[in-house]
Amino acid sequence: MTRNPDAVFNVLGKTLYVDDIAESAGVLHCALVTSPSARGTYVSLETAAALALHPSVRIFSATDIPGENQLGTAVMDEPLLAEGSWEYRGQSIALVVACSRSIARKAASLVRITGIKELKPVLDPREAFQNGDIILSSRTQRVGDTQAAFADCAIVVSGRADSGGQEHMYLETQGALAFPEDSGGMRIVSGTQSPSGIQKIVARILGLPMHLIEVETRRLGGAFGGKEDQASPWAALAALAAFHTGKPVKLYLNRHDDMFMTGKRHPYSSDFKIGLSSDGMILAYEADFYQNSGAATDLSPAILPRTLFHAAGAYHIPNVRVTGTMCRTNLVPFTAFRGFGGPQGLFVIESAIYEGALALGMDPSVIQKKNLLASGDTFHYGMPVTDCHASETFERCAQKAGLHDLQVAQADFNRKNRAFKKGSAVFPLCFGISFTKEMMNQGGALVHIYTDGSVGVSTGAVEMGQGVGRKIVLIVAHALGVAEEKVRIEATRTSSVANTMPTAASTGTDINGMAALVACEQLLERLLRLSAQKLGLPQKSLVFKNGFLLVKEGDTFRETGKTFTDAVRLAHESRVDLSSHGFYATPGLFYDSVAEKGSPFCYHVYGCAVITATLDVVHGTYAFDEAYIVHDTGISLDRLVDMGQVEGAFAQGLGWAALEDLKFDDSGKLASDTLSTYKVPDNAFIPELRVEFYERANPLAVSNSKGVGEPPLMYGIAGYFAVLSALKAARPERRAFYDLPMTAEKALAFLMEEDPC
Ligand code: MTE
Ligand code: LUZ
Ligand code: MOS
Repeated sequence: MTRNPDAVFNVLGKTLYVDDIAESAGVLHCALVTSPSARGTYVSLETAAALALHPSVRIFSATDIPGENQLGTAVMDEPLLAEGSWEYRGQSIALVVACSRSIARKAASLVRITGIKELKPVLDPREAFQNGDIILSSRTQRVGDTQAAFADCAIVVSGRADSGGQEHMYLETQGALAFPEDSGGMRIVSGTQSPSGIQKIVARILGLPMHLIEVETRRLGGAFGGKEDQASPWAALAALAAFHTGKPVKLYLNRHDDMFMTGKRHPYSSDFKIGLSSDGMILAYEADFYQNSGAATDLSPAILPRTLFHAAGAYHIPNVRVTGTMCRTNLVPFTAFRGFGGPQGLFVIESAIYEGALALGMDPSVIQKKNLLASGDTFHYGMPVTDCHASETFERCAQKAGLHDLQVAQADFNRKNRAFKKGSAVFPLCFGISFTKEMMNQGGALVHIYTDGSVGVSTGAVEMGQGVGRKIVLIVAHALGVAEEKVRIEATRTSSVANTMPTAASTGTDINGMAALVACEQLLERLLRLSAQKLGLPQKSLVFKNGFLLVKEGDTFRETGKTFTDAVRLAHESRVDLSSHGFYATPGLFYDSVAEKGSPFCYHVYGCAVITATLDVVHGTYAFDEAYIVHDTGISLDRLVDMGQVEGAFAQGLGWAALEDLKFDDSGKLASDTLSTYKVPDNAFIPELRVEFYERANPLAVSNSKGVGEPPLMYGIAGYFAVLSALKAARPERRAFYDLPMTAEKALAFLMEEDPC
């Protein structure tokens, strides 16, 4: 297998990110004046001292916005710059620019906000719900009759499950460059997952038509959802300053500013009720999800339904009623994060199963296995379950981990040891692939063949380390029968491929790879038609392979003496277009959001993880020992890339489930706002990993592959329950608790008979 050249350049430090681009002469730098508390109103800004600092200082506030002061996408409730009030701490009040970053920062610190009136912030989603402060309205998905079913259950248990937020911690912080153009428009280089989204918002802010705004993204140093909607303020602010000064402007957040000013994964607080038969069949399940949406709508209305779609996990449950509500609080607007509400829903059903298992005196893995989805079932939202690999991946993972022997050995260990206890947990995965909003499942590509036979490919896909560029190279090289080295992926640019969707929902390759393939097929048709005419051979018998034009005779290939490049030159001589645009819209999707029924996903990804942990009963510390993962990749387009995605997503999921403690203090200030107070997983934290691909052709995606970006994150949830099981082995009489992440502090509180939550 050849290596991904992108990965090699990354390791060598040779790839260029927004901050690495050489600065143009006269570039201005930005700093922000931000809100000093979580909720308040103010009268005016006092800027004299800041302006006096240096002649290059300029200050812009809401009144300087020529277009609309609005960042909203689903709901128009998020100003770019505050207008007399603020709704969360870290909200942008004014933009300061100067000839250097340090002068801009100093000047920003001299701007005084006057006439401040502090208001009491609401931080808890349940409190916001009580106050009626919700976004749009609650949504409920249901099947069967839970009320009636509970009456027939051997046991019914209920409880509460909470999960915390998560900082994206992309290596490259958010930023943008804006260059005023002679057309009166603007060229923008943005660290975004959605160049077209930036184009639209900058046009709105500046009051200009979209064709005057060009947005370019070469690559991102990680995004994880954090740049799906929330790259826009930085690009818009840079554009605003460039608009007024006529100078190029650079805005780049440092790590601390990025941590406290940008949205994160939504914290959730949920109630569950589950009913089981005496032999462990799940008969009914209800859940109420209180999503902490933060101060503005952002992507919350797309994230909430993904929670509901994944509320029953990888299980078939005949009676389901799940309700979700977006609760508006005075915290930074929470946003997309790998899994997009799915993990939050999955944690609750796994908590309910754990609680049910305790009541029945069964191992949770027995209940999990008995209730797995199978082809022929129907999801609670009405979509038929097809090509289901839940049982196969569960069985294979259990076998790989030696689950039965492992459980026996752990029980034996726990009988013999008081200072240490072991625990393990299984997590079966089922994750739907497609944007839950049908409209978003579309993409385009523009393929150029140059006269020397090399190929340039533009699509709407943004490379953020996930290898979408690599995968599209492989798809195009294979389709055109040329070497990988002949294919180049261009920067993502709104003027090359227009009206694109964010690279998100794990669909980057599915959608953009397919659009590129469509463009290649159009080009192949033109090239082969001409060559067939010239050689006097049937067009259907001709193929390109390894850069040569071959004739197919049965199962063998005969040389024609011609190459791909010869065919390209012939086309050029014959005045045939060597460029083609391809378009792809995922077929078969529909959803009725009133009835809450339909087929919102193109297909599902399955898999299973087993994790083991050892707990130090005296200190409350623990270590994850081993993780076994069997993951449904379809036919992997690039095994190294996919392995990186599975391992990286798992590490990120385990961080969310066990370690990363996103904390706001009682005033709504982010307490975990540095890398010393917010701990992310390191190599020592990650257990010995044994990953296996379950490779079965998936005819519903390009080259029989499957989206891989987000689903393996959810395996990390098993880490929570592995530690919980070890804790229960140490204190069997204590009630289990469901308050993710499972930090060492909570483990110790549980062991010391204190309230861990
Ligand atoms: N991998 C890396 N290295 N960096 C990232 O930012 N983002 C994840 C995932 N894997 C991400 C990543 C998220 S949230 C998504 S939706 C997918 O990649 C997006 O890319 P894809 O659709 O091409 O898989
Ligand atoms: N983004 C989005 C997503 O806009 N819609 C989705 O369904 C989605 N799913 C996962 C990640 N990002
Ligand atoms: Mo990923 S959360 O879809 O960017």
